[in-house]
Amino acid sequence: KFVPNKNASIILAPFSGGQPKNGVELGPEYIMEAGFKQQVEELGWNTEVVEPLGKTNYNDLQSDIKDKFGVKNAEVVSSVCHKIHDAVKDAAQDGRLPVTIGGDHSIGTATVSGMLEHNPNTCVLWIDAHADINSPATTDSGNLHGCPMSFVMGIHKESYPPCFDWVPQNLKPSKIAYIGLRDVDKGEKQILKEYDIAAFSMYHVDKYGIGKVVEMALDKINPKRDCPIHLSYDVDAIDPSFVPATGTRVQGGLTLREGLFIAEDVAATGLLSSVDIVETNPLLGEHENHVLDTVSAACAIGRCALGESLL
Ligand code: 6HN
Ligand code: MN
Ligand code: MN
Ligand code: MN
Repeated sequence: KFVPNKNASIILAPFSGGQPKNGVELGPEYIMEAGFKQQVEELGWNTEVVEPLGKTNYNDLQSDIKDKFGVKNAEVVSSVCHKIHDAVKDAAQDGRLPVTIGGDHSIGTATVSGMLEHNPNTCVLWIDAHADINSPATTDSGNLHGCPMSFVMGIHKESYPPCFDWVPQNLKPSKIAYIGLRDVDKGEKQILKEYDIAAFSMYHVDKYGIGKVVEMALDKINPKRDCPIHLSYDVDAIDPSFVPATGTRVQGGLTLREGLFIAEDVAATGLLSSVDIVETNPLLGEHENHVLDTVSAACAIGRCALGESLL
């Protein structure tokens, strides 16, 4: 008889306050409705669903006004992140692999810091069209989904609203690599240079091929292949022709296969310790197929990371 021997916590993060577009808070609901939990169980995982935000709606509180620090909704983003941080850390301490479903990418602040507290050797693979490494000092938009990477590294920490004081800033710049970049702000480029962060853009994917790029990224942040990997996957890394229902589309992205290969290759290392799947916005599809394609891709990313393609 089939006995699941691996444990995962599917952590729902229906939150949109890190950016201004309605609908991204519906990502978890659509992904779960598509059968994600059963799909993961069929791969041999024991799953539990965790809802750290409970029934409270944190998405009516949005304002599109920047505070004196130059960012929007700081208080609500911080408190939502703190709850998700605790849930991620609790799951990991409990021997369960956290699979966090967003919601916007501001929750990267929560998941990365939670995993770093659980195991300080954790390295981060950030799959995204964007670097999400603005600080309050560099952001133009003021949208906090563009800032999680600076918060977890303490970059420009003097510019942070005090409500983020709880966030441990212990990710080392040598432990994070990007794949899929193609829309990076000027201030972000400066930070990537200054901190010598491993950043593989679509240029590198075309030049070397995705297989080599994943290998190069892991060589940078995990040269001995002995550190746990946190995979933070923004679905907008994949080209909008495959993944249209997302808030900050950028043409010229990963093919669906390249996108899934990244998750498969991380699974193949046996080092995956947690995964985020974020920025699915079912309200941004122009028709039903856009939503179906995006939600299916989000589910597939999760399944691939959890070993679907390993024979
Ligand atoms: N994401 N760099 C832009 C900003 O507003 O700071 C875009 C951020 C996009 C964030 O896709 O998770
Ligand atoms: Mn803590
Ligand atoms: Mn993005
Ligand atoms: Mn992102």
